[in-house]
Amino acid sequence: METWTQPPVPSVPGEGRVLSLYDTATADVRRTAPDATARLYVCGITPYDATHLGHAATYVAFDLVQRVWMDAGYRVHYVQNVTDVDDPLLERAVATGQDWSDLARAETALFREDMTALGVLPPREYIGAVESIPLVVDRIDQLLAAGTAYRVDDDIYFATGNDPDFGFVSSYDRETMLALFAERGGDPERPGKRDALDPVLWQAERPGEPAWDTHFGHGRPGWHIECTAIALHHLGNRFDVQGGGSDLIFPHHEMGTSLAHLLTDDRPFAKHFVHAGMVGLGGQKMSKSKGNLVFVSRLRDDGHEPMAIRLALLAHHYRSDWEWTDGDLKQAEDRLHRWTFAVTADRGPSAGQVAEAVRAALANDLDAPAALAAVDAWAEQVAAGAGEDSDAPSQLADVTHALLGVVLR
Ligand code: 5CA
Ligand code: ZN
Repeated sequence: METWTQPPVPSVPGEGRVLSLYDTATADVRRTAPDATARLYVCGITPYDATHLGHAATYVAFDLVQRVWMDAGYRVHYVQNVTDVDDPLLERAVATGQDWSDLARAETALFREDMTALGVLPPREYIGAVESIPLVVDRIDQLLAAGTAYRVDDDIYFATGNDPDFGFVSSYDRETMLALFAERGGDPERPGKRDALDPVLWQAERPGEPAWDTHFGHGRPGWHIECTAIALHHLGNRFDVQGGGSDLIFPHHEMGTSLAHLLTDDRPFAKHFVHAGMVGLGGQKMSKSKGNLVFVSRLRDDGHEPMAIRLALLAHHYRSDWEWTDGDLKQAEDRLHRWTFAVTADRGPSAGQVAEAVRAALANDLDAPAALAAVDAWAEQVAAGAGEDSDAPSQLADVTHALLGVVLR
């Protein structure tokens, strides 16, 4: 699948920092330690509706991961998937009378536009579930041969009981797992499963749904195995960061990791499991299924600056859950104006310390609010007429561009 266009990223004088991130699996903040090429996998959208601010917040958070690594001199191999066949997409296509693949194509195209507008750097590889079916089929074969997958009627399930370390990512207790599994697409009640938590790997064809021919039957892949197969193929095991929103901790990243550990007899699947908090609206998580959404494309159509939207997202720490209000955008627009005024001034206090403060904040588990505060303080000094450095304004513009993805003009 086509990714989106890589925009230029200026370099910032001085030294980049080592990025530390909170790891859900170990429940602590630790330094990342990539090889020359850092490897990042972030779970992509299920393209049945437009990008909402919750998605955007998550992708902006992982965009900072890529930017901090680049600033520290690493190349970044970033892979993102698109779940372009799955229950919610097929249900939406039936409800609206569209062809499911047309719906997926159109929403994926809109997502690329939204990401481009928000200055989110593209993944090197942008991979669809449909185009990955051969990878998934090979992995299911491997699991069947190992006795780690089994049939229930014509469907195939993953035997979670075969993994002694099941719970590696979330450490949730069984009751919590059961509740989240039922809530997030699982089928704990299905008769014939070995364990209520076992997720489907391959679903036999249902009337009116797309299906692919394989030697184990006509059907389509389940969700979790998709990301495992794509990540293992494109990044291998023990890659640096597996990312997504906190709603993916269980079951998605738990199942995907368990599958990877059994498939490769190696661990960990990822060195850090990193999760962004949930953005809510009206007291509930913003979600396509609940319909309480603010779309990035809608805000853009209404004439809001994409860089103001980005600043509104950066004003919240990526790990916190927060509620979107119109005030978020208003404050971000004010900040964008103050910053734009400051970087177009003819002089200001020198940029070096601000660059270091922004670097230190982001390297510390992506503390974007602290980074914004450092730029705010500099912009205030410019507004007060302080500083004589005539290079500082354009240098500051490079700092916000390279490290925060905020392009000021
Ligand atoms: N296709 C799967 C991942 S393989 C999926 O979860 N798609 S999604 O479209 O539902 O979500 C895309 C990304 O946005 C995921 O990382 C998800 O965790 C994140 N996300 C969804 N809703 C929110 C929200 N309200 N706030 C923050 N992030 C969210
Ligand atoms: Zn995923």
